[in-house]
Amino acid sequence: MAGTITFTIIKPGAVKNEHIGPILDKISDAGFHIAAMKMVQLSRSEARSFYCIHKDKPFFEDLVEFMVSGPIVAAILQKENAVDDFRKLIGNTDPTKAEPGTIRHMFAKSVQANAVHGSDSDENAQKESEYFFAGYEKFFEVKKTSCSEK
Ligand code: DAT
Ligand code: MG
Repeated sequence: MAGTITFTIIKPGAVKNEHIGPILDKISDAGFHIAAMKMVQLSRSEARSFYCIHKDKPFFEDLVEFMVSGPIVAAILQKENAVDDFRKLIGNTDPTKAEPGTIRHMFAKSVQANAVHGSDSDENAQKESEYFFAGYEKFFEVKKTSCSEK
């Protein structure tokens, strides 16, 4: 199934501003199937580990504080070419550089409060999906588990 899923987060600012519905509409209209979804409050240590690739960046601590400032919506999205197509749909990290019609152009308030996360590679889409969802919460493949299997 490589290449057919990406992972997204609707970030706290967008959740607080009642943008969950409009953002999910954009995602569905763009042809993505929602294969798993939940609303959760991240702990600081979870936010730090999710963004650990940025741990040495000057914005890291502020980013962690923002990500724990309220609940988020985490989702696995399914579509051919999911990672690249979703990055196109969300637009540039900096909303002032995002193309009109992209999710970040429409809903982001700043580089930090930029409405959504999107995986940057197939490998990270898998890792991020595994980080947030247990097997029984995912609906994009036939479950392999049964009583007799590990
Ligand atoms: P993206 O979310 O587009 O993949 P990224 O991986 O470079 O961008 O950064 C992760 C998040 O960190 C980004 O969504 C918002 C925050 N961020 C990135 N650059 C920043 C900056 N210069 N100032 C403040 N926050 C920043
Ligand atoms: Mg990134």
